Amino acid sequence: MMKKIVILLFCIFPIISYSQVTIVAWNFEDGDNIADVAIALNNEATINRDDATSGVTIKYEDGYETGKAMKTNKFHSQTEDQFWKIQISTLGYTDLTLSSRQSGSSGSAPRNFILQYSLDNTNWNNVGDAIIIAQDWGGGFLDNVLLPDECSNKSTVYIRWLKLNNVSISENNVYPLTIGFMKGINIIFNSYIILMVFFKLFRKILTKFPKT
Ligand SMILES: [Ca+2]
Repeated sequence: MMKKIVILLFCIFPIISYSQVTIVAWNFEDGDNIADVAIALNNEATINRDDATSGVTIKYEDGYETGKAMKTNKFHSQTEDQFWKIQISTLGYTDLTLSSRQSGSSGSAPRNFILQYSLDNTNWNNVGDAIIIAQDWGGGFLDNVLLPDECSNKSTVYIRWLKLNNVSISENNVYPLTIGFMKGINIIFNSYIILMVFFKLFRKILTKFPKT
């Protein structure tokens, strides 16, 4: 009887312990590019522009609602990939979802982006459809986008918001594209490490009961 009760309790426990955790998030309230909410593995995570673009100016200004935003310029290259990028750890976590907002400062800001991930910082994979940026915070909103399983439980995952082309918000190919805004990247996921620990415990306890 006792063994059946233990089995029942441990069948219920994983359901209630499978909760969401924010592994890394930026709100830019402190005026830098270092993560503002993070698990220990991502304490030093930063968001940066592409290395190919020189002379990028980074500012922290008013963003979505009462929050702050990271603002960068120099999106006018016709040849180089231009993007914001983060490098994070997802070790121990699965079912990653990502939320972010982007906004253009004017009609000449870049309009079309795509979310991508990479495991080697070389080969990139699209996630979802193009992100259409507007001059408000509604157009470029990614709302809990589920990342592929391939991103789960990895020591390093690269994620970037890549400019697709030089079409501006006003729909003209304006050269140069001038300013882009980004704010509020959140990556939320569920942990299965808790379950693995639990199952080890489960087996250990069961060995304490004689077989019926
Ligand atoms: Ca920060």
